[in-house]
Amino acid sequence: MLSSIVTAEHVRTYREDGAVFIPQAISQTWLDLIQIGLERNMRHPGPFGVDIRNKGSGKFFTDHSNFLVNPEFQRLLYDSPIADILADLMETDEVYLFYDQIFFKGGGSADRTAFHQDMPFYQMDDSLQIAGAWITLDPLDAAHALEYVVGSHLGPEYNTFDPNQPSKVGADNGRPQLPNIQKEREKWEIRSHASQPGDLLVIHPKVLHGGAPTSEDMQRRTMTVNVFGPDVTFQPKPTRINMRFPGLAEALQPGDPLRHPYFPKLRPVPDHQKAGGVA
Ligand SMILES: O=C(O)CCC(=O)C(=O)O
Repeated sequence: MLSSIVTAEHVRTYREDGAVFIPQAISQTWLDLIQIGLERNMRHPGPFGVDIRNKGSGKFFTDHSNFLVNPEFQRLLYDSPIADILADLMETDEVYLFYDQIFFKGGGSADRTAFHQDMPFYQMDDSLQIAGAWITLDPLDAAHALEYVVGSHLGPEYNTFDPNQPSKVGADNGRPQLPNIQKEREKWEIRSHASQPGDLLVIHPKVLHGGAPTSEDMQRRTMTVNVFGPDVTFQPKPTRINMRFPGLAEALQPGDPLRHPYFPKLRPVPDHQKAGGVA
C-alpha cells in the first residue's frame, strides 16, 4: 500500500524511465529546512566539500555526507515525506540513507556537469531499491535544470567521469566508455523539467544525467537525498570519486546486505527520532 502522495503511475514511470517528476511533493517548511541546512553546510563544509574547477565566472560548490553533523538534514529526513516518497517508489518499507549532497551554482555563470551515471561509484550492486531525490530551492526553466536520458538505467553501467572537471567525460575504470551525450544529443531521449521549489525529481543512479549550465543572472541551489532499500548488497568498486567509506570493505564482504553505521535507517523512523516526544 502506498503511504505517500506517490501513485501507481509514478511507480511504473520510475521503473520504466528510471526517473519520475513529482510536482509540489514537499511543502515550504521542508524547503526552509533545506535552505538553512544548505547554508550551514556551505559555511562549514565537511571533508568532501569542494569548489569544482569551473570556466564560468561563478562558483560551483558541492559537498556530501553531512547528515550526522547537520541538524536540519536530520529533521528533514526523519520528519518530511521525502523518505516515504522514496520508499514508495522503491516499493519497500525500509529506507537507508546512502548520502545527502548539496550543489551550489551561482555568483556568476557555472559550467555544465557532463552526463554521467552515479552507479559506477556507488559501492553496491544494481537494484531498483536505490533512488535519489533532486530538490531545487530556486525556480528553474527546463534548460537550467537536471537533464537525464530516459530509460538509461536499463542499459550498461559505463565508466566514471572526472568530477573535478565536470564538463569532461571518461575516466577509464574498465567499464564501457561513457558516451559523450552532449556531442550527439539528438541520438538520446533527453528529458528535463521546468522545476519549482517543492517539486521532486527522483532518479535512479544508473540513469545518465547531467546538470545544465547556469547563466550569470541566476543561481541553482539543490540538494539530493540518496537512499537504498533492504535488498541492496555491498559491492566494492574502483572509484576516483571521493565518495569513500573507510573501513567498509573490511566490515562487509561483496554480496553482503549493505548495513553499516555509515547508512542510518530513515524508515521505519527509529523510535528515538519519532516526532511527538516520549510516549
Ligand atoms: O547540479 C549539477 O550540475 C550536477 C548534479 C548531479 O550530477 C547530481 O545531482 O547527481
